[in-house]
Amino acid sequence: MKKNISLTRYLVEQQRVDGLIPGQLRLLLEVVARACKRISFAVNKGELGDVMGTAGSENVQGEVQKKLDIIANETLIEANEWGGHLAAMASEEMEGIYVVPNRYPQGEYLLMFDPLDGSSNIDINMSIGTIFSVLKKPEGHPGVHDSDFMQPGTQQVAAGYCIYGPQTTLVLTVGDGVSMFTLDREQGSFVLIEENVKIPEDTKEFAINMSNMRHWDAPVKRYVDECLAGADGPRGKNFNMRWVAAMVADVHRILCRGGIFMYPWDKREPQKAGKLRLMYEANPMSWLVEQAGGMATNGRQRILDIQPTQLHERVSVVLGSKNEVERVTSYHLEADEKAL
Ligand code: AFP
Repeated sequence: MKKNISLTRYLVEQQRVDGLIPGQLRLLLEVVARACKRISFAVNKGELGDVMGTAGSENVQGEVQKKLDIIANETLIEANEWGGHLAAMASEEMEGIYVVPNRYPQGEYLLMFDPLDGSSNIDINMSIGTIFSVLKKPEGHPGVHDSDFMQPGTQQVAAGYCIYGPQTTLVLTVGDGVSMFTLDREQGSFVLIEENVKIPEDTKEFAINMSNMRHWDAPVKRYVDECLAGADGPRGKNFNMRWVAAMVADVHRILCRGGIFMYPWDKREPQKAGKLRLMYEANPMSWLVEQAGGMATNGRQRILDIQPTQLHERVSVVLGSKNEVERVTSYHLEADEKAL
């Protein structure tokens, strides 16, 4: 493996040697990484940098915005709007799409992001992250519209996240496996630490917010009950549980050592398909997980095949080690069949 090379060199090699990514996409990914580096420095300053606490505003989903949510959002927009790689952006923190102003050159890509995932962890010095997904703008019409973003996850041309934890690590796929790069603060660059990341097919670790148990659907309850029964139950083995309350951190653990992550539909807000957002949370994470040999469904269907109809669409999420995700999905399909 080409360990210790910088993200810049890795991307240049992906472009030049392997012909995997076009030059414009390489430059776009470099800019996203640079923005993540800036966000990482802001996160690191914490109380010393006037970045903690709430901003006194709400985002489009009615969630209270933290100062860092807004800082991260602005950092990503400012870094990306002038480079000529993008046509438009969409973010968890903005109601509509952000079209690149016409004083800048227009590019051919669309960038979607959750600028700061896991906001409730900010003030307690726990891991948080940025999630991003890149699509190509459909050709054949001038300008950019919401409908240009309505592409299933299978159409992503790059996806990743940056976790701000004990280390800042950027995890990326362009459809050729998953690579991880840790920020070397002395050099100021992301350095390759892992290539061809693989998620084990089996696991003894599950991640779900157990406080919602009474609101779950029967197939989810069945699966978790069986895990909790441990060696004495039908699974015949003991399970461990983890919940960081930041999808980035939970998915990062799964990419590092396997596991299953679930944020399923539940009865608290039955009209919503789930809590997590399809376009800039579930799709990029699902592609990373699939690229690492794992699986991602909404309990019934592959997430990457879902045709979005709204920018801030929500989705039920089950992802991680293949055999466990298959099991949870089969429990849903069995229940559906019985209900017919
Ligand atoms: P925020 O970034 O809006 O705080 O939400 C993070 C998140 O969407 C996801 O990263 C976590 O898995 C999930 O929320 C945790 O939610 P609960 O607090 O409901 O467990």
